[in-house]
Amino acid sequence: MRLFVAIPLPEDIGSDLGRISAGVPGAKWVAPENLHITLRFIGEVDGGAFQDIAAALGGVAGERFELRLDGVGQFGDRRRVRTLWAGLAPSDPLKRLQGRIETALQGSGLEPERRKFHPHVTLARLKNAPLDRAARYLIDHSAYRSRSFSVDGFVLFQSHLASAGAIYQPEVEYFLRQSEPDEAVL
Ligand code: 3AM
Repeated sequence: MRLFVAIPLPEDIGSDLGRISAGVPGAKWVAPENLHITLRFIGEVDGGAFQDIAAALGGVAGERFELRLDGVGQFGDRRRVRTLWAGLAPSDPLKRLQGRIETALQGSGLEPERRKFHPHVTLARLKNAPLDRAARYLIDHSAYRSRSFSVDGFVLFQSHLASAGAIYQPEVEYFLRQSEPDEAVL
């Protein structure tokens, strides 16, 4: 099984992003219902490891928090844009959650993730897209902001690689605690 841990996006934000998922030749746009924030790519594991991973993630505790998508960006180099993404407003609760997930996964026996966490929502993967069109896309959508939304939990997904693109299947959903209401000031 090929696994990853992610936060799915609310439907309305997916739809909004679907409306700006166009205009770059050679771009393979992610379907709105598949848009997500990857917290940890796990990769290929067997059934036994899956059970250990699912159990370890069950021990990740934390409170719900608010997030907002903010701007667009790209992964690539000077010659090639590989990925277009929507960025996230800086969020310490998101970093803390990702850190707790990383710790839990290492506890279940996975090797540490060496790459730095760059939270993003992949919008498109590009093949031979003209650089100027990708650059234009980034300029045209630089002002994109989503509404603020509540992260109530995270999901362990299985990714099936198919010719029409990856299919993401939620395997286990994990919920965060409702945050404590602020104490009333009398
Ligand atoms: O959230 P995004 O779309 O950026 O690119 C894959 C996707 O990231 C990434 O894991 C997410 C769910 O598939 N991914 C796929 N293969 C990977 C690998 N070998 C990988 N990330 C790191 N190493």
